[in-house]
Amino acid sequence: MTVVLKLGGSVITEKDEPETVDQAALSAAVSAIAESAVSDDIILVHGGGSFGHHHAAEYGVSTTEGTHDVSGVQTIHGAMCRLNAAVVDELTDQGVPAVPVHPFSAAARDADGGLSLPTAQVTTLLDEGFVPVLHGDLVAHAGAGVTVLSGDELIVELAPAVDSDRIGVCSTVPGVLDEEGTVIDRIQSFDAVASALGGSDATDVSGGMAGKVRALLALSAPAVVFGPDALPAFLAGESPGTTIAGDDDD
Ligand code: IP8
Repeated sequence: MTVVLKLGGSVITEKDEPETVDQAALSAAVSAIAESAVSDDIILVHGGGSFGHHHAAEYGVSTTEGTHDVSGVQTIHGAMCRLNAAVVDELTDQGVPAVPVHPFSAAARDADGGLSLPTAQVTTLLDEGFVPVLHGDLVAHAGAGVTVLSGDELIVELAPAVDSDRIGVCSTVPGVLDEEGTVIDRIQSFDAVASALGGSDATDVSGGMAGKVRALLALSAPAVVFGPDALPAFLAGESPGTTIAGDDDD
């Protein structure tokens, strides 16, 4: 079984405290991962949380708005590398053969925003028994300088490349919520949930839940969005929270 799992940045950091890891939450997530890494191939992606989004907002960088400011690029990418190191360290401490993979070193966007992400490194690492740990990052963007590359975009690229059986997105909420705050069981088209999703979170430069749902609907396999408490259930093969599956999935 090959699993692509994204840990939301807000799950593993204190989102309102710049560059602060939520160590208890990270450790709890990693212990669930450590258990299933014994039998499954896992590719981990984590988001930016308070390491990426504050700096990106400060420099006015998003997935579409770029910068040529070298200190901005170094600050944002440097912060994401520090968070990645904290995640890899915790995985290592709990016995998971985790290795860092920094997308900024490999990916590029063309002038139309099209993303190219080489994946041979990830598939080879997986075949060799490692757990690659990627992260939301920056990306060289033709005509725009450098833009944000969200973890959700990485999942969309990685899931088909590794022929993933299961895609999980561990978020701070227990699933995608409707206007009443109830978890939507299954989403098959963006239009059906557009009004419930509204705009994006003010400090989330990647598009918040609406951007996430759009990206996950583009996958050819179903993706599951759930909260941190449901991570062990997801890794045990259950589908807690919201299953996002476009018409062509299943
Ligand atoms: O939290 C964003 O990644 P995300 C990464 O997965 C940066 O959207 C640099 C803000």
